[in-house]
Amino acid sequence: MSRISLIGAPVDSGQRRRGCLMGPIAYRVAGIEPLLAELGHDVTDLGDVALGELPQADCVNPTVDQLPETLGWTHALRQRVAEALESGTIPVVLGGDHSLALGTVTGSAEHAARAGRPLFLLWLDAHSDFHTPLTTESGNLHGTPVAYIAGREGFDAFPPFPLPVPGKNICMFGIRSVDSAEHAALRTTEITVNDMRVLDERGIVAPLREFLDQVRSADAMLHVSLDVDFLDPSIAPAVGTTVPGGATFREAHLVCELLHESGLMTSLDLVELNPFLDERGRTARLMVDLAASLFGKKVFDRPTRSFL
Ligand code: B3U
Ligand code: MN
Ligand code: MN
Repeated sequence: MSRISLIGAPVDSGQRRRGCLMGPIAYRVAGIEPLLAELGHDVTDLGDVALGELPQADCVNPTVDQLPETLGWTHALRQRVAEALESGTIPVVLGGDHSLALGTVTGSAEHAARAGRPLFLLWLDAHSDFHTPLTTESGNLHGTPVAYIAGREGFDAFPPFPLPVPGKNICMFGIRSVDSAEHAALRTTEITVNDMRVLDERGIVAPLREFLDQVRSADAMLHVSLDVDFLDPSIAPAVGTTVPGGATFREAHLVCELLHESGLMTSLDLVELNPFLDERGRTARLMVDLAASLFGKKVFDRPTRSFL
């Protein structure tokens, strides 16, 4: 049994297509709270985080869009996630676009630093989100959180990241869209990039187990950030940036089941759901079902590591 804090984060400032602000409501309508409670968890919905007064900010790169809004969300979410962890719960952040991870992972890092534990990051996404505000071509800050978390330069407008997460603690799955500036920067890091080629060749189980074994042996905290576009658009159409060739229904559930079995996840983001683009709620429902798998929903109990 876990204690779970649901935190609504109607963040829409990290990209230009409107609709992600409806994400938290869609997760609630799809029944995330009762579903997690039925699994035996103690679930509290903390409602939606409000965006406070906007800070003054600008960037030398004029294409950067809605910087003050994203900075405001970063401050607010950092606090809420750190508080939820402090109170002994697992924060589950209902997004909102992926720029919200600038705040949520900062909150996790702050808590990890206070607890004297390392932080690991699992990034489930079609994109590497490794731009800085100086390298982004689109100007969309949802393409930047991993660079911030890893301590890259170029985030002058943002509060310094508490303790940058070393590249060897960061693992990406599902990657199939990387811009050239991100590619060049990623090559200088120790970040594990499991692109679709790796998953096609090795499957999802072996690379995920390798990562989880590292988390376990470091006695670390683990933040999981799940972008809707990790999934193939044929099963998850409600996202602004669909990229063909994503994770299948079964791969996605398997990732979530393995994560649950590991017992290692300490915080979770569900991001980029744009309910305005959905088909009869199917993407919202799938994301909620994946959250249920992450918290223990399964058909049969089986001994851990039964299928290696
Ligand atoms: N790398 C591109 C595309 C992108 C990143 N994240 C999403 N799309 N969702 C960019 O705009 O930075
Ligand atoms: Mn993303
Ligand atoms: Mn993405």
